[in-house]
Amino acid sequence: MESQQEAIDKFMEGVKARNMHEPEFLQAVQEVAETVIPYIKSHDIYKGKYILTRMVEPERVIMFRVSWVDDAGIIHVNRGFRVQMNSAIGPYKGGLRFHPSVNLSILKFLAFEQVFKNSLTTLPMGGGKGGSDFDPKGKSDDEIMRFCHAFMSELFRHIGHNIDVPAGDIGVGAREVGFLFGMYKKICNNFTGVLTGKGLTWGGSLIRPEATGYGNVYFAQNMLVQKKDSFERKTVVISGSGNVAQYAAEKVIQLGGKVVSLSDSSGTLFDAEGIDAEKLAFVMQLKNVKRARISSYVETYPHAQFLKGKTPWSIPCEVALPCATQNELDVKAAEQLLANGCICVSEGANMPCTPEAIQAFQKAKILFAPGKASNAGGVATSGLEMTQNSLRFKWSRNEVDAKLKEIMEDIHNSCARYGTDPSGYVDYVKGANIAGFVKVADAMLAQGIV
Ligand code: NDP
Ligand code: 2IT
Repeated sequence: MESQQEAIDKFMEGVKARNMHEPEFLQAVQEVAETVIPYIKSHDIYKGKYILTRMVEPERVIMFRVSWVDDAGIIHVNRGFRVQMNSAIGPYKGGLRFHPSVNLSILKFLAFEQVFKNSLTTLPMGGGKGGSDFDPKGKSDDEIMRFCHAFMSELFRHIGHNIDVPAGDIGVGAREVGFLFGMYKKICNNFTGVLTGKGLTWGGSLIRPEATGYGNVYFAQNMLVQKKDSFERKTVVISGSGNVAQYAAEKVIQLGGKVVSLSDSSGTLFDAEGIDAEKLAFVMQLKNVKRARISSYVETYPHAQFLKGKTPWSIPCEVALPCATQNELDVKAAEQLLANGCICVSEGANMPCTPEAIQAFQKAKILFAPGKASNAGGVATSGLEMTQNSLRFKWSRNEVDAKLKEIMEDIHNSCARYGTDPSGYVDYVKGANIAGFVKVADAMLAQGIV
């Protein structure tokens, strides 16, 4: 009889043969295979159904040309994508990323993660992801508008409120969602909830901007509570300084923690005195209105340091929240965090920790939350935005926040249900993968071979 490891290796051989130039996608699949294949092998209903083999093949991949003209009249050509990964439990749902690194491997890993994440939210959403290798840095508002319009002039034919509902991700925030929505509405002559993260006056949900960062902190709080602990007086390092990082910082501060870092791709801001609510308001103005770099913080707060080219992981802390991008925290960084006494790592970004870093955290038995569970608050609140659009209704800030908290607690408990080992240690990676898998797999079984 084939051992579990042999089954995992054989499965991965097949996935590698078909996707050999997609390292990020293979990384995301490997993690799921390691935890889900043993579960499949011990549950007869999934045997011989090739569920995971079907799940790693996107239902549809759309790749298209995006031509646009810059302010100087020069023509540019970018590549646009939408990966429609799995629609077993609802319309495709997931963000759009605009970043020069975007390629099929990155979008397939993100779409694959999204399938499990959306399943964990308990809301009826399938998984998808899209974007472009367009670089928004240094572009004028007009250039961003022309790009977004050009992008949507092709994407519109593949999406719809019951088909596929995109949202933001790296490089796509409220401004971009506005331009994308404007072009969709014009071409389709249809005012509908086809995107989430919309402005509050035209269908957006309260708390959606805050949801990913807040949700990540709520998840970490749920983990800390298991250890009879809390955020109070904890020193917290955060990477990134975009949407997720900013609102993670806001919630940590509200819960009594001390945030000592933020970062971007140029380096790390270290403020040993703590980034308090007033300094965070300054950061939000700097990043979201002036669209400046995080390094300019030290011009206003000269006691802080900018560590050029560095990540935040060497700064002593008790809690680390990686909120920038994939593979930003490697095993060396993990060992440094552990040596400095870190007890909790909760991923705000998608796959920010390398597999070796995760192994180091789990070996040390500290609290570790994988992004597909801990950053699910963003897409969950997108799901709540879709519900409000369908109902033509608007929930209050407190109502949405209460639902977000409840969803994060439910996700935490699902992970604990499937991930607790006999010693009581919770492997949140295993728990998230199995809990996310079961709902999608059962729907696929019920719907037959399609
Ligand atoms: P933003 O574009 O708002 O911010 C991204 C931040 O990450 C910026 O500070 C950016 O710095 C930094 N960053 C991006 N690429 C790199 C890199 N290669 N190296 C170092 N820093 C980098 O994006 P979000 O905050 O929305 O997204 C952050 C992460 O959270 C992503 O992994 C995303 O997939 C994930 N996520 C987002 C959700 C959302 O609702 N927005 C939901 C769930 C997950 P710089 O300006 O220098 O590029
Ligand atoms: O990675 C993610 O979950 C997101 N970027 C948010 C997706 C969404 O549809 O709100």
